[in-house]
Amino acid sequence: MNANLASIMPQIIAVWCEEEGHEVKFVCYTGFENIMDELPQDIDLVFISAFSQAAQLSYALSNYYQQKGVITVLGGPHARCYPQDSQKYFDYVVGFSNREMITDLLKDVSQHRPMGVRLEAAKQPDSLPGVRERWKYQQITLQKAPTIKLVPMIGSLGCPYTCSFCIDSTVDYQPLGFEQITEDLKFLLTQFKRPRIGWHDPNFGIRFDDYMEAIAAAGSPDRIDHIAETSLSLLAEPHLKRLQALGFRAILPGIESWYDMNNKSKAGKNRGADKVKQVSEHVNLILRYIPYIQTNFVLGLDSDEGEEPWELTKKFVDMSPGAFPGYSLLSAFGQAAPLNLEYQKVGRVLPFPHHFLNNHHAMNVKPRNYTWTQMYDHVLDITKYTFSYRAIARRFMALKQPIPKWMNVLRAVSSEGWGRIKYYTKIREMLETDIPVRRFFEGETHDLPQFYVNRVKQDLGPLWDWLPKGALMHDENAYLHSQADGGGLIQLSAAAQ
Ligand code: B12
Ligand code: SF4
Repeated sequence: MNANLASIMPQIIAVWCEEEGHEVKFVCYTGFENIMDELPQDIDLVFISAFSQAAQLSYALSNYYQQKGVITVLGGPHARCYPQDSQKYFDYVVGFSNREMITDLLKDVSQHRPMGVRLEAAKQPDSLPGVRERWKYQQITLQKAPTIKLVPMIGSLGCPYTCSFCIDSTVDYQPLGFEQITEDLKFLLTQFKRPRIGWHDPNFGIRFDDYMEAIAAAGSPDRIDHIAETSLSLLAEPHLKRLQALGFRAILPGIESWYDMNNKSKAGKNRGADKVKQVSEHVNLILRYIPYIQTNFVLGLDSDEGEEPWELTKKFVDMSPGAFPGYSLLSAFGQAAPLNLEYQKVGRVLPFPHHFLNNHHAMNVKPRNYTWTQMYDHVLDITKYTFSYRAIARRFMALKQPIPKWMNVLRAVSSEGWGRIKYYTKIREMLETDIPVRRFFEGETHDLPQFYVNRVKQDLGPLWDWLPKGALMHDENAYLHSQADGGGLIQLSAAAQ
């Protein structure tokens, strides 16, 4: 699936550079290729887009290119969340961006070392090139997706909700233009017998009727499949009927917690067991219209305390056997959300290397109401419960269509289900037996335990040797410290936005 999870923005940067008259070489690294064979040579400037889990890889790549005299630019989630750390390894670090900013950058590129320059537009762009314009680069990406090919599309940025842990909690909602959606879908119908669209909107369908009309206007609803992340509050029965009619095959709502963030689940004042009952009934209703649902939860939120939240989640697994629960360990992605500042102020953020920050391989916020051993006992228990033979069988029986049925089985027995049980078991064991690990988790030392060093080394392969000195670790409180010095941010003037 990896190529199907690739971002839209690198393709857009490629389009903008080409429109400015540059020759572009585009690579999408999905984790399986020999990256050294893929790297373009003879280039003047490289844009790298990375999530935090690819930060160390991106730092090594930047070093590799800088040694060859190439100017390097970082963009994407890592640049947005950890700009101060990224500045140490790149000539430019880009936050919110737009066509004008990239054009200006291309006109005046120069080396900025040892400290890169930070560029940030005042807000998200008003529009972005559509699928037709970025098709050349989309195709390069999809060549790496052997069977199922998902085309990413986006119709909006930001979100009207304010979930405290989320990067979008402070970004205003804005649609990007509904005519373009219709045009893009029409275009895709000329390229595929059955286009499959993965919507990248942070919260799909806020302007529900406009969206549905834009999709319907492309015609052929029986020929297009859609997958989207959305919230339960948008999934009342009349909406489900429309989604079904327009080919929505999978929906990923965030439930997050049984005690908090009720507005996006339309849970009103319901909390605890009442919320489980309500959400579970809603999820079962959704499954009558949409063949696949993944329900997302955040584990270890401050609102969780004692056994109850975990038992409630188990109850949910029993009451909604057809749903695939997606669990994320509470993570503070640098300056993604204002809440992270609060964690940093009270010293609750741990300096796990970015490489492990993918919601599973490390939890970098000390839980408020659990010790680490209690936390991992619960995480292990809920993961085992969710991916037990019984739960897998019940999930299989609860769904009707073969692809969703088998997809759930595959996900459960792969690195996602059973793989995590193995990983969490190892962490739990080390918490008991490995003193350096325990001390690191308790925040008593910044010395990274060997287990984690070895893992990064193995994952980076030949690029480990290119990882700059000191780039494995970072200042976990950089966001807090940047409040005092402004963080070296250059905000573009209104004219350049
Ligand atoms: C859609 C989405 C997904 C999709 C698509 C992923 C993808 N590759 O884009 C799916 C569902 C697959 C996904 C998966 C994951 N996601 Co996600 N996802 C998002 C979401 C909701 C929107 C991202 C988006 O496309 N926005 C639209 C673009 C236009 O806006 P933007 O990203 O803000 O980009 C602006 C700037 O950053 C800049 N920019 C962006 N890229 C680039 C690149 C260059 C070169 C330049 C110069 C500029 C630039 O320009 C843009 C315009 O201003 C964000 C939350 C959010 N709103 O950012 C989380 C988010 C990016 N995801 C996150 C995470 C953790 C994950 C997972 C690790 C979760 C998991 N365990 O599975 C995986 C990793 C997937 C992967 N490919 O590595 C975190 C990332 C935090 C971090 N620092 O790494 C975020 C921020 C959510 C959060 N927790 O707050 N995700
Ligand atoms: S509803 Fe989703 S996208 Fe919106 S703020 Fe909450 S977590 Fe973020």
